Amino acid sequence: MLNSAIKAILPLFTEHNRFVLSTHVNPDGDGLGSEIALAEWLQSKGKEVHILNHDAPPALYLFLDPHKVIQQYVHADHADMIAGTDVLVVLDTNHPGRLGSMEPAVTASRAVKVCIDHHLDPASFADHYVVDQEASSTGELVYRILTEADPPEAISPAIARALYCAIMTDTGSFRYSHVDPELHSIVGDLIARGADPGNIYREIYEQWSPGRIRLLGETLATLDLAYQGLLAHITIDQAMLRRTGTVESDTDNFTIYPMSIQGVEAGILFLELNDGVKMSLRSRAEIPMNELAKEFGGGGHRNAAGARMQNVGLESFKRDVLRAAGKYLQHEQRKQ
Ligand SMILES: [Mn+2]
Repeated sequence: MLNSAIKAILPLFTEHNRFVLSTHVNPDGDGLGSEIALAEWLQSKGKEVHILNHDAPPALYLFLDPHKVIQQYVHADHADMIAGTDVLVVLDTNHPGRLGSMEPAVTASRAVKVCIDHHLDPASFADHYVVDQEASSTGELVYRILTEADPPEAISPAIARALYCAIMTDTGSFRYSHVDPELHSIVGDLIARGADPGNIYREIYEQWSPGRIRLLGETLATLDLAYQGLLAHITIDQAMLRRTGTVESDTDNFTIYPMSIQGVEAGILFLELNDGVKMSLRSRAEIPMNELAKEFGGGGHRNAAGARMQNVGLESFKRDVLRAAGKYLQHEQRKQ
């Protein structure tokens, strides 16, 4: 089914000339890497390509975009571009609501819309879907599209680097589910085509500011356990961000710390925002964190989900989430 979905979109890349690519708010390595890879490839075909995102990319990912192709969406400057483009490609999200301020323009555009993604429950807004919930990452899907369209030689070193970054970040450096022999052979091919694993690892994981390390220290001190040690949670409030001079994106991946505790099956990071609260949820095995996220207006994968809520206080939100989490851990509690 995936193959026929891929085949169905290939003619778009030859028939049309103008492309706009976008990904979700707070773009991550998978969204940005996938956009850049697809943009580089389309540009190599002589196409006009723009990448427009609600948020500017975190500084960490700027090395992927030396030609500064990625632009932050400004309605006054870019609404016409979205209205007038031939093809709109939405990557690494399957819901226009996740495009932030771009949602109205994308929804209203008469361009052919393509959604390339690996999350659950796609919304119906696109003309074409290349969606595989079993894929490790959107980067993996973009790799399949490019290699189906062209011989593998079409993957330039810049494309290989962007796709390697997408897959590495979305699989927690090749640790999570959906990492199988086939994915490793894709990754092997990307290395053969110029992705440098040591270099990309350093660019992504060894660029912390001193403030971010201090924020991690303060965050780890908030560690709390619930449900007989099955659930671990950490909390960041606005004062901690201010004290350490950090921002929301500095908290990325902090959920790995509660998840590294022996016996913990689910982990939550609570983050106080200016106007509400965000939570990042992680779990192992069958514990459906996407269901817990849904109760609070969010979503995601079974083992990695999240939600943002406006106009709620940190403490009451935490209380409600921790109470609601219990039923998803019941099966695990019985096993003990
Ligand atoms: Mn992804």
